[in-house]
Parts: sequence; structure tokens; C-alpha cells
Amino acid sequence: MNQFSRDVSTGTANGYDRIHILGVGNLGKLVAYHLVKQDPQTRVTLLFHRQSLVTEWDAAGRKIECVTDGQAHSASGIDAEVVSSAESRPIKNLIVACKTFMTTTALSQVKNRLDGESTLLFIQNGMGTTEEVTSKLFPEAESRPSYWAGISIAGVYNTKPFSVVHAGKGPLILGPVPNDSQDIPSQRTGNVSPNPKANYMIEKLVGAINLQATVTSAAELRKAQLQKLTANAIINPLTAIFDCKNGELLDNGAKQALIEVLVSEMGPVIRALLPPVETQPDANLADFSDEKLLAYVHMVIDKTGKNTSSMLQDVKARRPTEIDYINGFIAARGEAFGLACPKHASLVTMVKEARVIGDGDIQ
Ligand code: KPL
Repeated sequence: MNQFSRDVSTGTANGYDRIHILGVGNLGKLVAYHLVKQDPQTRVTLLFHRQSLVTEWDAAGRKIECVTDGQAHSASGIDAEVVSSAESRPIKNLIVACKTFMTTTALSQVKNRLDGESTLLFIQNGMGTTEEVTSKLFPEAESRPSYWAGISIAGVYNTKPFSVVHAGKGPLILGPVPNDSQDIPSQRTGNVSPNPKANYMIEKLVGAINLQATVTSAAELRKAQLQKLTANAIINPLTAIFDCKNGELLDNGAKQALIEVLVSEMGPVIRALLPPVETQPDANLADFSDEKLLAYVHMVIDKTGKNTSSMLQDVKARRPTEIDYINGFIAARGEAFGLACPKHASLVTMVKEARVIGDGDIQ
């Protein structure tokens, strides 16, 4: 048995060897596809939040298609159900891949199926959802699931329902997250020890070779989350406002100067959110200097140059965006630390206005 081997004493009926996925956006579909493609024995259930998704799922032949390097392949044998409060079968492994602003509502619909032995793996943009889920849904520590999070900069988009194009491959970094309602490092009290029953889900994800998933510590995961938050706080609102591909953010000096100003405004907040020194002995604040954060943003822009950011896609489709959990999160935490971020607060307002004037054309 390796460290991620399944506890074979747990059976199918109690849900330990089934992975549920809440949110069938591009990442949710990509993960479902690779889990089943790697091992057709893996039991995966997609949780639909609306009945019309069943019609789309049936029309897609109950398969997920994945296009890589121009070649389309599909994975079948995936289960699906519409979330319903009448359902009570336990959910032990749940990947939360819905939009950040829907997380609490979506999870409240399956809350009766979750308990202290469940593990939630959040694979989302932005930050602040785990703390919100704890305070709104699981205030009692005994019945609170364990939390993990996953960070990915894979370029994924879709051209039709239940189909994804895996354009830019990138690692999926997985790690445990404290399950408290606090994200100010010095005030954290949450349990970060991963639920040993999470092993099945983590083992399966790491085993799905094309997901390039690796497991790291809570402190290292936190650092990856903060780097990704920095990239999202620059790329997502600016591409939404300028209506451009990620790579076009570096095509003139004015945009580059704006990126620099925004990174230096958020840099102090990102550094204040780093894990405490005792949990990251090799931590180097210099890794999070404004220069290093800027270099990270440029790296993500280069790697995802041809992408239409998720926020621009949302604006064009007149959907709500994740701005409150990206720049809104930075502005709110900045205020709590006495590190005001007025420019990031303005981006929140501007993106909300861009949503109103968006032309609704998703290209
Ligand atoms: O996460 C992304 C997004 O679009 O939300 C990036 C990394 C910016 C890729 O487009």
C-alpha cells in the first residue's frame, strides 16, 4: 500500500470509492474525462444543478469528449444525477468545480449527504470560498468535511456541451487546506490534516497521467494559490475590459505599465496572506517580491497566450463573473490588513459594468 492506497475496508455502498463532481464547467469535465479514461473502473458521478443538463448529457451520448492535439477521444461509463434534497446517499469524495459565486448554494443542495468523513476538493479560480462554506454551511467542527484544493493553469475551453479542448497542458497541484472560516494566517485554527479517507480520490487524480497532478503540503499549496490569484487578478479583469486574448495583454507598453502598477498594489496583500513561517521553513518572502509576482503573471500570459480568459467568456456570455472572489477578495483582505487596494476595487466595479455593456457574442 502506498500513501494514497485506498482503505479497502470501506465499500461501494458507503460512497468511499465514488468520486462526485459538482460543476460541469471545463475543468470539471476535464477531470471526469481523465479519471475514467485512465481507469474505466473509477466510479465518477456528475452532479447536475439543473434538469436541462440531463437533456444535453443524453444528446452528447452520455460521454465526455476531450480534444488534445487535434484528436478527439471520448470517455463513457460516467454516471450523472440531478442534485435533489430528496437524495440521501452519502458523498465521501466531492470535487467542487463550479463557479466560486455558486459554491455555497450548490453545496447546500448536497449538504445532507456530506459529513466529517467527506472530503471536498475545490478546483476553482479565486479565493475565499472555503472560508465561506465553513461559516455558512458547516459551522460545527465535528460534521465539517476535510478540504483540499487544486490549482491548475491548464488551458481548457469548449466548443460544445460535454466536450473540452485540452489546449495548454499544465500541472494540477493538489494540497490540503485548513477547514476553518479564517484566512488570515496568524488567526487560523482549522484542521489541515487530510482526511485519510480522501486517499481514494487523491490516488485516482495522481494516477490519471494526463492530468499531471501532484500532491504538496498545505503551505506549498497556499503559495501556489496566491501565485494563481495574482495571475487571475491581472489577466481576468484586464482581458474582460480590453476584450482581448491573454497574450494580447503584453502587446503594448501602456498595458504592461498597468499590469506593473496593479501587481505592486496587490503585492503587500499577497505577502500578508502567505502561510506562517513555522509551517513553511523553506519559505522565502523574496519568492513573492513584486518582481517575482510580475514574472509569474508574465509566465501565465505566455503559457495561455491564445486563451480567452474565463472572465472574458463570462462577460461576453452575460454571465456573472468571479470578480468578487478575485479582485474583490484582494480589496477586502487589503482593507482588513490596512493595505488599501483602490485600483483592484475599481476593477471590480469596471468588470461589473463591462458585464452590462458586453455584446453577448462569445465568438
Ligand atoms: O485561469 C485562467 C482563467 O482564464 O480563468 C487563466 C490562467 C488566466 C487562463 O486563461
